Amino acid sequence: MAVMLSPDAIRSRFSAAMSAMYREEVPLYGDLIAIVTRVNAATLAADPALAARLDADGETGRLGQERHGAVRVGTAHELATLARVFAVMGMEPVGYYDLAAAGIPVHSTAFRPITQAGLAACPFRVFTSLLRSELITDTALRAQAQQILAGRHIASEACLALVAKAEAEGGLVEADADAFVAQALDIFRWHGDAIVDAATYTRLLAAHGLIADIVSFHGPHINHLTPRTLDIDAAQDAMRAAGIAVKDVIEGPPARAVPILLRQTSFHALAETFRPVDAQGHGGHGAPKHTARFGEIEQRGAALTPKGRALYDQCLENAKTSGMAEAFSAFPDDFETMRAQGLIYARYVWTGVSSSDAPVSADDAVKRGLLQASPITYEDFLPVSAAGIFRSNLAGGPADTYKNSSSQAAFESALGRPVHDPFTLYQAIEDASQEQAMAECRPTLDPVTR
Ligand code: OOG
Ligand code: NI
Repeated sequence: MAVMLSPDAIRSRFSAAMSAMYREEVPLYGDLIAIVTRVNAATLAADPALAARLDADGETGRLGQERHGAVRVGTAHELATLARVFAVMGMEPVGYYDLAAAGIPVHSTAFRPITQAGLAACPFRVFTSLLRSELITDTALRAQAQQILAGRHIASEACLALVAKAEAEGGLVEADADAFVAQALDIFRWHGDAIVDAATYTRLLAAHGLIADIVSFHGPHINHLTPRTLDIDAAQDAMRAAGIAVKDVIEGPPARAVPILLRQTSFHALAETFRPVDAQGHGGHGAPKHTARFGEIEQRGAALTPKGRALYDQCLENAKTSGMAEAFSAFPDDFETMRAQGLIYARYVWTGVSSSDAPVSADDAVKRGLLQASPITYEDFLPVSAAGIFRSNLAGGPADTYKNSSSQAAFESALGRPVHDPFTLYQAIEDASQEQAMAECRPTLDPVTR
């Protein structure tokens, strides 16, 4: 019987194929990968403790292939289709992000692997946003946008057939998996041919740059692909030195001894020529340009508990008046304090030392040197940072803020399923590691007393 390829393996192949495609479409992305690879090697060489920790946590292997992408869809049906496509690759929707409060007419989730093993195999994630067309205030334009979106098909028949086969048979054999990767990749390809005329494009752009980007083309072209750096300050300096038009500020928390959550920065979107349906000839002088696709780098730190996240949000709020460094001085910056105060999730491993009296708790075991705790990497996104990234890469349109409140329930009904709560997933990883490490460090007891 033919063997199925694992979802992890399909995701790895897809992630590599996406990276190769984006490198061709946006050559600057290749430069970014080169910079990040160089900075990561230098950081690991200069910090053997970090290198050892990443090794112990199984992160060294994934680092070189680690990246996230971002796409935007126009309708509930398109979102539900992507959910089915990503499910074939072991990617599930995690978290709900409301961008409307920041003036971006979308709400979002992140498709990613959710288990420790899946993340270690390939942590590829895709930030996926759904247009909230009800936020287009011009009702005639809204109706036109909805009509355009209703007529497009983002996935080919062949792609949908392979998705249905994977759903029915519980996976894909290798030849089907390769065909699926090629078909799925096509969904995210850039098409210089628009599906609207020049006047419609201009009206959509005036409503919001994001609306023009979502509605005017054949499908949800990948708009950036972000490698993970171990030192974003050094990588940003290197980007500047290479003459890349990088954003002024790094989004997220300031630089710290124990990095938390996510720090990100991007280079501005390229202006790419495209062809409206009523265009005469191809490209050339005076052809309209679309700005949507850009490059981004990120540094990932520790996942925070709800208590840690509340403190982070408070610090970010305070930073508006007091400045970053001062606001974040309220956030402890050594791992043991953060763990003791319950601000951070921890992964536990047995140190190899055992003791004749069993530890009463994980804390006790850590104090006695039986277990070692380390941070669990944050695998998700930050709404404030995402809004900053969106904003820095959009052309045209007013900087509205939308009063219309967001709704996770509406998003989930479009998606066709609930999103996972990220905190629950981190807690499960902590609990599993703790249970295993505690079992390992307990001395083998006499079977009678056991
Ligand atoms: C997504 C922006 C959000 C991030 O890294 O926070 C994002 C988009 O521009 O479509 O990718
Ligand atoms: Ni991003």
